[in-house]
Amino acid sequence: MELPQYKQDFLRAALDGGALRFGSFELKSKRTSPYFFNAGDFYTGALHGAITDAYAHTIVAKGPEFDVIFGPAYKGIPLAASVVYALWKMDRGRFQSAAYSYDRKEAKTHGEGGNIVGSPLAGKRVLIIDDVVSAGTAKRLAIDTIRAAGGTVAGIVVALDRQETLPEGVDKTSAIGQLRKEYQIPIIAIVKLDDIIAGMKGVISDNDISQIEGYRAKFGATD
Ligand code: OMP
Repeated sequence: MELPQYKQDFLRAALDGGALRFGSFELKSKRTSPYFFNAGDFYTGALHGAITDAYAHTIVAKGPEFDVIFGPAYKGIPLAASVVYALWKMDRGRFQSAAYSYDRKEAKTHGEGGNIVGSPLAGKRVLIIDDVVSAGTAKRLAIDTIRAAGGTVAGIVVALDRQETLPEGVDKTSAIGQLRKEYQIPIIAIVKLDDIIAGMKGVISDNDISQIEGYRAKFGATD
């Protein structure tokens, strides 16, 4: 099946910009992966624009209703700001009052105080934006932060769902699947591993594709 244009554009930008790489990489989980995606590599205007547009399209196409986009420090901060702006440009009526906020890594004790910067979260439906879900640790922290500030978590949007089992998992559930079940929230991704395989056929070498397929056969999750 042909991938939607925004997914193709995103994969092309990630590949050309060096954010999506093929080879051998050690993950946080200690697994050796034949591919790696680094959202921190989208640092030129063109690349940041490409990832911002891809998040915005994903939110419009599949996202839950929300009031605030929350970008956990540090990688989520520029994403939250640029995505809320892109959404407003795409549909000024629908996103007229959409806002963004982020947390500080260390709480401030003077000035305005607190650890949330930007839109207040109390009584708001909050959409978390982040890069990759691996074990899901960073997302749990963000959920706790939002709830402590009086907000409701509307969902999570990430760039990549690696669709792999938890390292300590006893079944074939993914970190994303686990979070969905536990918190009963939608979690959406611009692309998932299946999209990378579909989109990269004929673009990267057959050997790289078969390495990734082998990795998926070994560590792939069922949800
Ligand atoms: P969790 O917060 O535990 O889900 O971890 C997400 C982290 O996985 C990211 O912040 C990266 O350090 C790492 N990561 C990637 O960024 N890209 C990948 O393709 C794979 C990983 C990873 O280590 O699994």
